[in-house]
Amino acid sequence: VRLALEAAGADYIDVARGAQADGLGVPALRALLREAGGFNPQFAPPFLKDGRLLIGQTAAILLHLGERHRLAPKSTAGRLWTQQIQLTITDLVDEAHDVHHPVSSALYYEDQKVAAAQRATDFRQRRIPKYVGWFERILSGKTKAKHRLVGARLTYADLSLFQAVDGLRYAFPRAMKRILKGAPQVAAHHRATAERPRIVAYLASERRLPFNENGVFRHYPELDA
Ligand SMILES: N[C@@H](CCC(=O)N[C@@H](CS)C(=O)NCC(=O)O)C(=O)O
Repeated sequence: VRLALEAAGADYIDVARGAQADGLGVPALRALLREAGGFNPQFAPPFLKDGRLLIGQTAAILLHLGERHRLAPKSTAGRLWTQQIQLTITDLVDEAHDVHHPVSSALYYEDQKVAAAQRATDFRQRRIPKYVGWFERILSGKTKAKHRLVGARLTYADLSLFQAVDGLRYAFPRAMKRILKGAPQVAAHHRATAERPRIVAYLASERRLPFNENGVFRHYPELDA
């Protein structure tokens, strides 16, 4: 979500990361989660407030931002294809989460390490290659704008693929080095997206949250190979 806002040059407030003294921070996020009256109840972050709209689920937020900031095609076919790719990336991110929390999100990783190791092997050997192979097919099938998943312009799906590949490289550096060798278009897409001026500026800023072991993409060396 942040990548889309940054790529669009949008004016936004990152509520959860703001200072409590300014009325922001986690308490403000929790208040929005409880928000009633005029807003749809939200299940989990992230969610975006845009005027009278409160939108949850990354894919739905990006559907909105894609339209608002021209980060998606206008045609029905193009919009649906972009959203299909996004939802597949959502599935991939969900599976990346389940590697370190295969039994329950309510348990610590340390309490489910045996199952995590099994899940990690399957994720590295079968699931990442299947997803990355699909992105490689999409990119390889394009005759023009080879560093874009959809059409000639940047879409939110490009930004999400960048984030997914970046996170997977952080979490599974050894496996990803091997997998990306066999997926040159995905590797080139990642480099090209990282070189866009607004993305360069964002990645170098404090607005970019470094990957860490509380997030979705976690680096536990014992889960990589
Ligand atoms: N599919 C959702 C996932 C959202 C999600 O997992 N949010 C996390 C924190 S970033 C959470 O609070 N989950 C609480 C829960 O699932 O109970 C999306 O793409 O936005």
